[in-house]
Amino acid sequence: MINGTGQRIIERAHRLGFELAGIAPAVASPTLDAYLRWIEAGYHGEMGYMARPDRVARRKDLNVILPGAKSLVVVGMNYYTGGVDQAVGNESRGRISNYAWEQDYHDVMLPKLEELGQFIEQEVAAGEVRTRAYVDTGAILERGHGEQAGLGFIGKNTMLINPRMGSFFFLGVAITTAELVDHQGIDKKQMPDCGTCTRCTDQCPTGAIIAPYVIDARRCISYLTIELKGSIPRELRPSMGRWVYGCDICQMVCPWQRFAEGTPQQETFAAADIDRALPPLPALLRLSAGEFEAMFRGSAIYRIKRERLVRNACVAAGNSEDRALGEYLIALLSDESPIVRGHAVWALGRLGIGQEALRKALAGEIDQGVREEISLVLEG
Ligand code: B12
Ligand code: SF4
Ligand code: SF4
Repeated sequence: MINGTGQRIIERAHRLGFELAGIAPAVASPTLDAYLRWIEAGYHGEMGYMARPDRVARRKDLNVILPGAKSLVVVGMNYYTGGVDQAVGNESRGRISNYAWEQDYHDVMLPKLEELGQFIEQEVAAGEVRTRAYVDTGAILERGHGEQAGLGFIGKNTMLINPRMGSFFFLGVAITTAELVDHQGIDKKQMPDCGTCTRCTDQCPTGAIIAPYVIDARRCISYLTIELKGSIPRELRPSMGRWVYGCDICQMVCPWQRFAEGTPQQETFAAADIDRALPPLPALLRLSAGEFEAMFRGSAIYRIKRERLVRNACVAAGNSEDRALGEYLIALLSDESPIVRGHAVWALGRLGIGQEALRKALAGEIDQGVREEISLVLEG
């Protein structure tokens, strides 16, 4: 059972704005073996940090992160903001995942979690207890520990789902040397599961959910638009739709989402206007480095920089069926980034326009990858 101090910490977490809070013993996540198999299969793709031996060691033994670790305080923050008017999305707009519409969640959560860490240190025994706060950054299996702490259950889409809130929430963990659970351990909360539902596995557009509870990140639109640095595999581009940053499909189709509700915290994450959620593609395609800085500083999108965002916008443009975007794509044939040039070529090919411009571009193109993209389009 969670002891009295643990209960006070949970209450404090709620007051700090975390809708979900729970405590788990600081032992390896029950999903550790699944994670090791996942790495072994190479599903992490270019996210080399996921497989680094020192990081793997931390996932196996939390004492490597914090010697003497006894308990984990796992928190969840709702970012559901009520969705957007999908009718607007029928225009030539890209799509940004709900979690990245406004303020970077790391910046919102980490200070609060650090404050919770200070509270833990003062509440238990000043000076004797050490605590470390993580949001996303540490080598911690946040979903597995979140399940242990009673925040929800892991769905076939691999999201941690809360039966009263859905899965549009972020996770954070405070590891502490404080003993917050008595010797009988944690009371396991009764949780539902996915049952026979297969909506997410059926509707993932790129087939990234290769088996229930297993995602091949290399196929996931979230990975392709955010993590992947170079060229997006050509065979996956047509299935990516108009997502330019992240993807919400396997959450949107999940029946548990009907319980998602906005809370006061959502103000931080709600889109100030429709363009933050569904940015017009012309604006993204002609985005300069300076405009990128001004628009996205303070947002999670800032991390991927202009080149990756414009690359993604080219793929979205190719999938938009809007030939009026041709002028912007043709202008990008002389972009300084070969990645952007190559994806602009693909988009023109997919829209079936710009042959003359492509022929001209081929004459002056020196990058081998871009030349190949142009030849593929021109040769039909
Ligand atoms: C790497 C990573 C990614 C990768 C890989 C995702 C993946 N599913 O593996 C990519 C870039 C694709 C990604 C995408 C997204 N991510 Co991400 N990601 C992470 C990160 C940094 C590590 C996750 C990890 O270790 N993956 C490896 C796999 C093997 O582990 P896992 O995801 O925990 O999956 C578990 C299940 O598969 C389970 N399992 C396996 N077999 C079985 C069988 C059964 C029966 C059961 C019950 C469980 C089970 O064991 C695994 C290990 O714990 C975490 C933060 C963190 N430190 O945990 C955020 C995190 C998981 N991501 C998050 C979010 C929000 C997203 C996106 C929604 C963003 C977006 N909108 O684009 C998408 C969702 C895609 C999806 N369906 O997972 C949140 C999830 C919150 C939640 N409620 O679950 C996290 C926790 C970040 C945070 N701090 O809030 N992500
Ligand atoms: S985030 Fe999108 S691409 Fe990734 S698994 Fe979910 S539905 Fe598939
Ligand atoms: S869509 Fe269905 S199978 Fe997928 S996570 Fe939700 S309940 Fe589970």
